[in-house]
Amino acid sequence: MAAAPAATGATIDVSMELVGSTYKYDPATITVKAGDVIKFHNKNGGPHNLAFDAAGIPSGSQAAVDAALGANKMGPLTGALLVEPDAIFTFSTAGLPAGTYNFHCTPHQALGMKGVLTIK
Ligand SMILES: [Cu+2]
Repeated sequence: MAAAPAATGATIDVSMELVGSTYKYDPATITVKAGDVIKFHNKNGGPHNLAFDAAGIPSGSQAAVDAALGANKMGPLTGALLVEPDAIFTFSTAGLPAGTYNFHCTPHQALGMKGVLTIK
């Protein structure tokens, strides 16, 4: 597997949390420039992760997304579960084509834990 390109840009922090009875990413709508890094924080209600569906990402981007999810990913387009409180998953958008990436949390997808990442 090819390594993901090095990040070059800004860092954006996103919380993964349970608020009341709602599992969510905060913010759930993220706009970045390619090269920016997103740090997903396991605040509470975990385990959480970052996952994508092939139908919800730009065509042809799957290999780049898999590389960005890293060697510890659970499977294709499915990032590793963050189990430990305050664990951080760092996702670099370097190497990802511009476009819209719909993402979700594997354990909480059915509960509506999802978001949209736009790469300019
Ligand atoms: Cu979750």
